[in-house]
Amino acid sequence: MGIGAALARPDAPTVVLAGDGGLAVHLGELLTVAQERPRLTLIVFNDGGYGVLRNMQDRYSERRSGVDLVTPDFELLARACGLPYLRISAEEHAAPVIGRAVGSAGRPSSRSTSRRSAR
Ligand SMILES: Cc1ncc(C[n+]2csc(CCOP(=O)(O)OP(=O)(O)O)c2C)c(N)n1
Repeated sequence: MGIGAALARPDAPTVVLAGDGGLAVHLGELLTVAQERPRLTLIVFNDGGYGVLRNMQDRYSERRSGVDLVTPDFELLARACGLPYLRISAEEHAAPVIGRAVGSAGRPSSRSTSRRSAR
């Protein structure tokens, strides 16, 4: 949905919030971002699995099942897709990092530019 919004309004920055679990089951959309380069910033909340379901299981179940998941190194994943990457590792970094990301979103990376021109 965020990709469509960004492509429909290229003059306005678009920010998408996703969990690491949700992103994992929609990896193809990350590749669409890499291909179409919309003016879009993707913020991934990485809690190592399905946090909503984990919380419910912790509350109502005796044990956890299928909610603590392997997550990729998102910096490597972004690099593999030719996408820029920034990390927020402390609360006070959130505003400057998001500001930087939103300000630069959508500009073609040198890698994707050279790949396009090589075709
Ligand atoms: C297409 C689809 N599949 C499965 C679900 C069930 N589901 C609801 S919440 C959730 C976990 C989401 O995990 P994550 O995106 O990491 O967000 P978090 O809960 O950790 O914030 C899942 C799988 C869903 N809502 N939609």
